Amino acid sequence: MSLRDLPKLELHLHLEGAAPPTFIRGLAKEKSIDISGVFREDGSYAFRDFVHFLSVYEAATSVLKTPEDYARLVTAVLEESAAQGVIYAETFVSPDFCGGSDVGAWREYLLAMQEAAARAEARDGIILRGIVTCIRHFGPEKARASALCAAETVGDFITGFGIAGDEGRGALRDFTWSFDLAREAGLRLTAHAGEWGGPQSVRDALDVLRVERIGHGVRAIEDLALVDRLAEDGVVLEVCPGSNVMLGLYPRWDRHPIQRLRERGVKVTVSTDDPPFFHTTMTREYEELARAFGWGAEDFLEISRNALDAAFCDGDTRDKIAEKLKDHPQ
Ligand code: MCF
Ligand code: ZN
Repeated sequence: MSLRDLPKLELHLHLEGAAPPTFIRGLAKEKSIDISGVFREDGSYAFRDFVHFLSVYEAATSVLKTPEDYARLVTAVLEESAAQGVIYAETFVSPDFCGGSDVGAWREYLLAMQEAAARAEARDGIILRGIVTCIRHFGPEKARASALCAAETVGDFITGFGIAGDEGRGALRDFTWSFDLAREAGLRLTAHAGEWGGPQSVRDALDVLRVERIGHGVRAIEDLALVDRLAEDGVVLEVCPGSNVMLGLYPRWDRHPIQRLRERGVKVTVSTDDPPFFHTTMTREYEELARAFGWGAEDFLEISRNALDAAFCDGDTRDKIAEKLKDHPQ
């Protein structure tokens, strides 16, 4: 069995964070924008730690200026995802970067992204959905503007709302207005928590923001009562092991808690987060998990089923993906 060929679902992927460095460098050159500090000499993204990563992410994103740029980005990202066996992906998109939270501009960016995604689906069969994401360190006011953009554009493509960014800044309760609005508009909810914040941040995401999935959530392992709650309530974690190892949350793959969470009954899924930043791909995540924990075809199928059950898509799309999973010989 080739791990690359296994059909995969990815629920946690930041759109700009998936941009190949060559793509960002190319756009910077076209537009004569100097972002040299963003790259190492070998051409990869340069960052020292989590907070520096966030600022490098924003500097790289600064070259993406038009809906057409985002269409090209979606095309590049989905081409790579499809080459890694991904059949369904959800990507975080932010009105802060796409038109500065103006609803009219946001619609234009969205249209361009959706058209590019439709072309990729026609060509490679890969299906993409978008999760509008507010950025925690940009503050609650910007988050409200993002939630309004999300509520205005909920539909076939935009199906979820979430929060990412610096967990060290602000409190989740400052974002309840935005999450309540998004929920009322019919969006499905997820929040980054339990990455740089401890178990209490996961409890807050569940109790205060009332989300159904958790981005990362791995530090729940530090509180077994919380782990049992996640298992009992069927809360799905969007786990990104390579990202956690690269950002220094865990020193090595075999020290990552994904297997312990799973053994205690938590539904986990696997994603890349920001693949070129973390020198990873979905295939590499699978290879490292196979190496660290001995995972094989049955384990990966369980991961895909968890992702399918938790996907923010409609029933017809879910059935279509289920067929593709069934068709593949394990
Ligand atoms: O999951 C990783 C690390 N933890 C938190 N936030 C982010 C991660 N990758 C990107 N982000 C944030 C970052 O602030 O998401 C935003 C970035 O600006 C983009 S969402 C379209
Ligand atoms: Zn993330």
